Amino acid sequence: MRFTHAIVRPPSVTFADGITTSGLGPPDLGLARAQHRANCLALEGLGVSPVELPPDPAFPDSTFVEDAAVVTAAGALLTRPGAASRAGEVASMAEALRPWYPEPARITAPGTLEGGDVCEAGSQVFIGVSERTNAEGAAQLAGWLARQDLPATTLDIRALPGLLHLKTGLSWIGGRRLLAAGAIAEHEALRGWEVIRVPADEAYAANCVAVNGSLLLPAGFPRTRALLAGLGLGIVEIEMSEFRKMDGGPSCLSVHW
Ligand code: CIR
Repeated sequence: MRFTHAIVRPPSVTFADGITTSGLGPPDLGLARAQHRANCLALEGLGVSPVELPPDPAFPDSTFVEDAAVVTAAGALLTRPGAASRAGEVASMAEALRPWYPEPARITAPGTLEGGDVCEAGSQVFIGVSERTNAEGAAQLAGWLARQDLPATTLDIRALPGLLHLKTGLSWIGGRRLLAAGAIAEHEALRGWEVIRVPADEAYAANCVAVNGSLLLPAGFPRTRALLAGLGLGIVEIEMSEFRKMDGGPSCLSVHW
């Protein structure tokens, strides 16, 4: 699928009040905004036109737009975030998507789902059951995808250390290849896929975004970069230090289609 559109939202003045377990200290808002801008320019350079929503101080984590919606070749679905402080992010995402997707599907209670737990890998979709996405939410998404002839595989990642979301440790990098960190690389659901393992001390780089033939990869992970370059993949590095402090990776910063 060639991406042309994206929804993004720069971090607001309350960005540092968001949820984090990183222990990396508070983010610098000015630097975060500069990094966000650079990510938008990188998307534009790859042929995607980002629509920028206004920063929303009512929702400190709302810059991580990916968690509020899932867009596939067959349509859009609004999520129901498992983090209570993020539930209100969905209404403005529905508004933002309306020009293209006036009647999106929705995850309904008691299901919860965050977009970070949805890893599209070509025509296959992996869904993570995590602390944010419950089995009911995963089943609702899988049912919606099945109605569009998109097969889905659900992985329970709750016992795997260090994973906020499935995509914290797993990314599709094109074709039949996945990039993975830690124990998830060995998961039986990935059998039949070529799994490229990121070095243990570069686990953060397992979250990257395949966009129109290139990979948006966090800067500062030279061995992962070399592994991917060795596969002949085009790489665009983006500075993510301030988003990492708030547990976010490159994929979190856009909903694209
Ligand atoms: C949160 O904990 O919800 C945010 N601070 C980070 C969300 C990152 N989103 C993602 O990985 N899709």
